[in-house]
Amino acid sequence: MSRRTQKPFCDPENLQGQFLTPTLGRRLIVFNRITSTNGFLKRLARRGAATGTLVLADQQTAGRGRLGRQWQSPPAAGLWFSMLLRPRLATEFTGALSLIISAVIADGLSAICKCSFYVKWPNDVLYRNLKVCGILCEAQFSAGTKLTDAHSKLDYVVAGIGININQRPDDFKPEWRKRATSLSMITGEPMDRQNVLVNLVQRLDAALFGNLAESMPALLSRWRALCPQLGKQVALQQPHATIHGFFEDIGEGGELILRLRDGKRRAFLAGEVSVAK
Ligand code: BT5
Repeated sequence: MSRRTQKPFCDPENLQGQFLTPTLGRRLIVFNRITSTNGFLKRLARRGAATGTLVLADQQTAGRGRLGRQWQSPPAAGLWFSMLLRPRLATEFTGALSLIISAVIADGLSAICKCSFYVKWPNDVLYRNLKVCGILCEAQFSAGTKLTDAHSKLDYVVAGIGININQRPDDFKPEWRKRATSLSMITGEPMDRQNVLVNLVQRLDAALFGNLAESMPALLSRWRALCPQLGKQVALQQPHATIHGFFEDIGEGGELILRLRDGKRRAFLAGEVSVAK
């Protein structure tokens, strides 16, 4: 069968009919294979696509994580999707989006799989210590180029979500095997990707597409409750240094707040956190 006539891996109309959401997924675009759903949706966003537009792929050939890292997205194994948000939100809160999305996904997966999922700063959903989902939020600001510009306004955010559903241990790259898992490895049975997506889309729509500025504090509190590293001594790995401190809180913009050994409180925007041994 040629690529042009190949049937989509799921029936978009049927899927959309199950969403029952006012905003998220009202426009749904499904691919069998694409480089990156985030890349595609950013192009649509620049041309004015509506908030709530959802792009889903069976496989990504160049799935991306943060800082240009690779996101393994094989066919028939996971949920790889991106959603477009145009929230009325002050620019300084943008960094909190990946945290609140991870909290919504963690709660959704806990309900679906009937076991406990956790969050890890800034963008992971974990089962025990294993990564099951990663989130990549890419924001575009208008009238200014950076988050810190005084007149900068948030134009849109493309939030990409990758969830491992039916991989087996051998499906992960050897170097990632000890740090990654899938829902079917956790539950011991194959999972229906469409059912998982419908459940999560419902939750994401309710959490993100109302008055986000108003619901943000409660969503951040939920994140705090789901983060086992909060309130512990941690090591924050940065490109050129490891910083040790007490993980005191997260800021309104999603920043990690550490109490350092000299008693000073400092906020960080990036790095890898682990509980100090
Ligand atoms: C992330 O980055 O965790 C964000 C992943 C976002 C993926 C979605 S899929 C839909 C949308 N379209 C895209 O192109 N991206 C988004 P980061 O925290 O940088 O983690 C990346 C690291 O996770 C890699 O360097 C690997 O170590 C590991 N990794 C890669 N693929 C994985 C997978 N499938 N499961 C678990 N870990 C993985």
